[in-house]
Amino acid sequence: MGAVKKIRTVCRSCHGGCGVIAHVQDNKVIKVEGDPASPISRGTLCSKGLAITQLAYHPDRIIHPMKKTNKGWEQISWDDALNTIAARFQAVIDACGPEAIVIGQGTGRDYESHLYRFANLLGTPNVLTAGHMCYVSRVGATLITCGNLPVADWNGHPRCIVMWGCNPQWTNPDEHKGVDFWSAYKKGAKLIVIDPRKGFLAKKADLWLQIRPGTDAALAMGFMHVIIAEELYEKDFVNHHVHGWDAFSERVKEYPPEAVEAITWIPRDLIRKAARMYAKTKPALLQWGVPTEQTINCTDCTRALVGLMAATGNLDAPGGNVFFVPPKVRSVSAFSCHKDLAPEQRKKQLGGEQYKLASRVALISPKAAWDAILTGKPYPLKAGLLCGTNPVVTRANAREAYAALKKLDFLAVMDFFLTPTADLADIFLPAGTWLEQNHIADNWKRHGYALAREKAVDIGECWQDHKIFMELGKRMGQEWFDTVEAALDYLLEPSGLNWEEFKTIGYLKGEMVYHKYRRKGFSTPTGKVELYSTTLEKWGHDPLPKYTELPESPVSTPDLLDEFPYILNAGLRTPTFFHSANRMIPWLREIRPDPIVEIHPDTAAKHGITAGQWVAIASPRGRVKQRARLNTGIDPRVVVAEHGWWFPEIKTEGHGWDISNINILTDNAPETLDPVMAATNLRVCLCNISPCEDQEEMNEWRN
Ligand SMILES: Nc1nc2c(c(=O)[nH]1)N[C@H]1C(S)=C(S)[C@@H](COP(=O)(O)OP(=O)(O)OC[C@H]3O[C@@H](n4cnc5c(=O)[nH]c(N)nc54)[C@H](O)[C@@H]3O)O[C@H]1N2
Ligand SMILES: Nc1nc2c(c(=O)[nH]1)N[C@H]1C(S)=C(S)[C@@H](COP(=O)(O)OP(=O)(O)OC[C@H]3O[C@@H](n4cnc5c(=O)[nH]c(N)nc54)[C@H](O)[C@@H]3O)O[C@H]1N2
Ligand code: SF4
Ligand SMILES: [Mo]
Repeated sequence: MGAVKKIRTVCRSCHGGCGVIAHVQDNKVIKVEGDPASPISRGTLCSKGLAITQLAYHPDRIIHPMKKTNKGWEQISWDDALNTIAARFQAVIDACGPEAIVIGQGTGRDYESHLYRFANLLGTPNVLTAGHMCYVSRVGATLITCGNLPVADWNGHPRCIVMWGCNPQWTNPDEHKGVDFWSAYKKGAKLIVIDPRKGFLAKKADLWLQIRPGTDAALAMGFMHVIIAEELYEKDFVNHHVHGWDAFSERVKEYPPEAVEAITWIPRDLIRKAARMYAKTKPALLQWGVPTEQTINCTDCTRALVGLMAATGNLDAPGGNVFFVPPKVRSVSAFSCHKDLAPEQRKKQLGGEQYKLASRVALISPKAAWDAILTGKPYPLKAGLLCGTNPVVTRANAREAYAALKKLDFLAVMDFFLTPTADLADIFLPAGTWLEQNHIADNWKRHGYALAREKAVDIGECWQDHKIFMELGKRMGQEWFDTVEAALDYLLEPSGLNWEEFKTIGYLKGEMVYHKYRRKGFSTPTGKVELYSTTLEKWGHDPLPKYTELPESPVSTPDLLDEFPYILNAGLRTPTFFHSANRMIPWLREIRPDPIVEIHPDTAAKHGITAGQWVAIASPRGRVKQRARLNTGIDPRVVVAEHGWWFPEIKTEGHGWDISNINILTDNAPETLDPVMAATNLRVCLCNISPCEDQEEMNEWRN
């Protein structure tokens, strides 16, 4: 056995960022441990990161390119695979134009620079991501409101923390990890938690606001009502740096705590108390989570929350929500060749005319893609390339997603495993995990860091995604770099470093300056925080934030209540799984073997449901099965279910994608989408529950 080499790198089993020391022996990673020198994780790692060796060396992992034949999947060479894709794409381009090809990814995985560059150089404006309702939607709404994404300044000594629909101890989302929250909290910051479920944080909170799922925009306006009525806002900031304060204040009058209590189910005095605590304790930061975006209120809720940060003087202030200064590295967007997409191609973007904010951040909604495939309107999509996404399980109205992807003339998928989505592909390309790539990690985030992810090993014939886009692009006549590392040198050029130098340093950090607006205003059309949005006004939309009742709810569809009396809060994350990933990893699946639906004991009793039983959950769109856990920490009118479930152990095509997949129950009808961002309501619909009739068969299967 050879000597053990230690390679310093960066995890990306979620959105990534944690520093890792990979122990490599004989070209195999034998273990990973946290890197104490990492500014992001300071030595900590979560269960998903620690389990990477079981993922990377999993016996089911596909480590060679494959094509589907009449006899099933067959191993082929990279040349064969890439030439086939290039030829099929070229045929579509010749017949229908490049816009008939959809390029898709899921959540942020550090390859958007290469994916977008490939799509732009191909000439297709149809890039499908999760950004319409996750993170990018926050970026889009903040771009038009205050010019950039305000990020929680955990290390700036916040004295009050508002955890608004975010659960970082489990999810470690976005810029910062749970460890940063924890150290700020331990220093004695007050904690306000806004969450329908009494989790770890709600139990620790000074104030817990148990909100009706999906009504956050109304609560934000309610906070603002208290802050304005009690004159708790920073008058100097508002006078000099807010556009449309008077009109905004008028709108806020529609949201007195009494009215907001009726919408959100939160007692009016608790709303007042929380608003006062946030406004009076300085500095205060507000950490928003993804449930605030996965609704028809996506853009308005984000804008109202920016209003809170601005009015209380916490915007770009230490310990508040700030605009971190990026390091001197080329940005994802600079690499992506957006300017190379011809204006006439850009105009053809599906849904672009209607969903102008989504279009501004260069993405389309899944609904627009599925419609184009299934109805041919406004023009058909014929072929697709999906990288790191499993829409059959993760997008609303999963049956429609499945039907659409099945109907494509040609589909290529880049993944580690044959997922329910990959099962529908013609070509499978084996991607390298983060252990198998050289890359500048976290460069898309807005925390001011760029991190060196150094390749630890090669496994089989897998290629890192960046190389796949690069080599496929070259075959389609696109201009790329000779090697992955040459592209990294280009990204690093402004810093004066090359890849070899950067990886020895480990990370770069931009030098932070607070209160930048005092010198140069905000990057909006008026140079101010636009609580009255001139951009939305120009687009013909309401320039002021408001709450729109959810499209399917006890209020808007009372006629459904007889059949579907409960609110389904769909998408509870668990620490071990990342959306639809990791169900095949023994260490992780052992902790969470089954999909779980949480039900209040009183509600369960009404239906004769006991803990551990299989429950049929039904919505107007379908029915799936999950296992009951009783939880007194949720409202008896709400049922909380996990998303992302399929069963890798079922070896037939589809891998049981329709047994427990909660997105069979969610809706994506146009009238349920956010009007400018096309955000999908993945989180809230009506449902009913009943014990499954086939308990015995289900138990036998699972045990
Ligand atoms: N009902 C409901 N649905 C939801 C949500 C919810 O809360 N409720 N949340 C939504 C959110 S926020 C998001 S972002 C989406 C996520 O949606 P997706 O991104 O589609 O979901 P994942 O399951 O993470 O997608 C994963 C696939 O990528 C593969 N993969 C992982 N890393 C890599 C890599 O580096 N390269 C390649 N090529 N493949 C890789 C994995 O093996 C997996 O098969 O889901 C959404 N779906
Ligand atoms: N382990 C793990 N980590 C993940 C993921 C994963 O699948 N697994 N997914 C990743 C992705 S892509 C994302 S976007 C992030 C998301 O991570 P977060 O932003 O933390 O969001 P969630 O965990 O979806 O929800 C956070 C909290 O909001 C509560 N909540 C649910 N509905 C509502 C609501 O309507 N209003 C309010 N105020 N609260 C609500 C939930 O009970 C939960 O406690 O996590 C990332 N990290
Ligand atoms: S939080 Fe994310 S980056 Fe950190 S160890 Fe876990 S999976 Fe890896
Ligand atoms: Mo997400």
